[in-house]
Amino acid sequence: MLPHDTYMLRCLQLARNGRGAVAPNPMVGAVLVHGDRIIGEGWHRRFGGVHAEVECLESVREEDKPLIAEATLYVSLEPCAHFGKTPPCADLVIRHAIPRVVVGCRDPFPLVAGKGIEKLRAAGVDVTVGILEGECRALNSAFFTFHTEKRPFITLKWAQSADGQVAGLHGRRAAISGALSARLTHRLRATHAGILVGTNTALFDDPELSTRHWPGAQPLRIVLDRRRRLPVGLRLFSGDLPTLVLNEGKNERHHGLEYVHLDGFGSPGFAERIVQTLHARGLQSLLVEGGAQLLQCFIDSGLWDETLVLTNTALRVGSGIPAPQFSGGVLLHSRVLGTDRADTYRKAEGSLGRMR
Ligand code: AOF
Ligand code: ZN
Repeated sequence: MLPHDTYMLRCLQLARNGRGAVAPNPMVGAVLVHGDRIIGEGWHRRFGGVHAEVECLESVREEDKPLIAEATLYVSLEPCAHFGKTPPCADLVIRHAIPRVVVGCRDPFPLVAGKGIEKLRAAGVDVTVGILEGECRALNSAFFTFHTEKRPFITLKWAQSADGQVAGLHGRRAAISGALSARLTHRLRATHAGILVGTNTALFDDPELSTRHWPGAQPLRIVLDRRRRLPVGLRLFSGDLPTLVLNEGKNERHHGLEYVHLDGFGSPGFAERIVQTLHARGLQSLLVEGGAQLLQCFIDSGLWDETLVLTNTALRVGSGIPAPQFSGGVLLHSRVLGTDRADTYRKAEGSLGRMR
């Protein structure tokens, strides 16, 4: 393995320690190398906390400090150039007279976006960019999708019977997935900033959209309720978890719920409108959990990045509501969870879905 790759892999390993604690910031890891010895390591630990480079430099032992000016800094994301919650990391590198920086990938955040690299080069630092670039971007896929595509990273999820139905006749709820699948779903929820369901799913399934089967953050619950006709007794309207109701009416807060105006219900381009509204609110990742109609609307607009299909291989529903039809997906992995099979697809490169 190339030495650059080895140290960048270590950066990625360190960065992952921040999982679940840094969003909406990216996970970032940094390593300081002198000769063939690592003399400093750090990662971005929590949202609002110091950046990986700061931690890395602070970790250098007293006797190694004179070596900093001869060392190479590896960092999985371009050092920042902006005054955010902390001062620019590029300035820190320059102040420590670090001669070489190896960057995993550029930062798409508009306040940085190449300015960190420029700043370092202008100060005479030797900067190499693009080591394990794909891996570095993939680590923060929601952050990258949000800033480059101007929309949240979108995951679609549904459960279907062996004969491809997501519900019984007239949308009646059919207990399709098992306990292990439920845990997988809750884990998936905890890694998204928001979960969206359509009106019929809210009505027929009365979901709580919580993460009670998995320790993790509670995403924003989002429901479509065009004319605000959904019954107030639904679990989604409990008022104790953050909940957004997208509707044709006005913006207001009511009984712990946030009502947000949205146009274009039922018209072409509706998925785009939903996504634009959520992007404007800073939502970096969205899990769409149904129903079939809403999922199909996202698929037809090309607005998805990953899809999880849970199939109960032991259940046949007969005639009911058929599962969404999708194409353009590449199977990432397939797992067996009791009688369920969990297939994860990633959208193939070059499919639809880019928004301006
Ligand atoms: C780095 N090193 O470890 C991280 C960076 O809100 P702030 O001030 O923490 O800034 C957040 C932005 O800084 C974030 O959007 C991303 O562009 C960059 N994150 N940069 O040099 C780090 N976490
Ligand atoms: Zn920084």
